[in-house]
Amino acid sequence: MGGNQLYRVVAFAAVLVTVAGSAGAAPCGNTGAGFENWKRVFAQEAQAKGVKPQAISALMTTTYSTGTIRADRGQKSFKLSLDAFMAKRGAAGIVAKGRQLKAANAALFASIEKRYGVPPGPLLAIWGMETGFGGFTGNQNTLSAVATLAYDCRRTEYFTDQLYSALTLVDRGVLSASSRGAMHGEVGQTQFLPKNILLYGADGDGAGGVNLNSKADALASTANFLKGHGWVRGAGYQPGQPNFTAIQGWNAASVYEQAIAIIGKQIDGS
Ligand SMILES: [Ca+2]
Repeated sequence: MGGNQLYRVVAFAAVLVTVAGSAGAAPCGNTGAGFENWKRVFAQEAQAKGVKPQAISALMTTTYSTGTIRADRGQKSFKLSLDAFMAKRGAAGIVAKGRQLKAANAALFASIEKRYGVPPGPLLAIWGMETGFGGFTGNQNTLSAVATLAYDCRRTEYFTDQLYSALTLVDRGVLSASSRGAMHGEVGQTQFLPKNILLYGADGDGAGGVNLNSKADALASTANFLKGHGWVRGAGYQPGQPNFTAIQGWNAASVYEQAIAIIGKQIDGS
């Protein structure tokens, strides 16, 4: 190997070290032992990237969530068959309650369909499947959940992105250190992850701002999400039809996607 080549190899290695260093200086871990150290390093990185003091303070209040990790390791229901999944999620009950809520909120659903082109059925299906129509939005501290998963080695990159979104939402007053939701940091009546709140959060109740615990905001945001994933006004949403791909953007599990399409159609009655 000539001296010049050797120099290039060394220089290339130095670049790799630099890139790895800047992308992942805060070391991940699979137990809570390293979390406080990770938090300090991550906070420095976040500060350097322009995250403001209020959000940094909120980050520093987070604690390692063993409940979140347990939930993350134990996701099993998506391995069920479609029929078993539908039964487990109480699909028939979601259809019945969904039809009632469609009638009771006709003006809201009409305004959402006018604005985003999404009919009530899939929105009610998602609302029912995610939280039983707002009945259980979760009691896990949101920032702790997202910080735990950003620190955890399994999906560090994905949840680091979510954590930066969550911190931006704290800066904007949409989330706070006391926000609560589901085990992976999903928030509100249709369980939006922080990045989706940033991208698709919508003011459906006209009160200004985005509050995913508000029924109208959550449903408008969900319609906006589907529109952002290619929803075509007036087109079908069953498997093979144009809007099924937008539903696929909501959840990666095939049984879940099919359940939304089936339940939605039964609610819409079309
Ligand atoms: Ca609002």
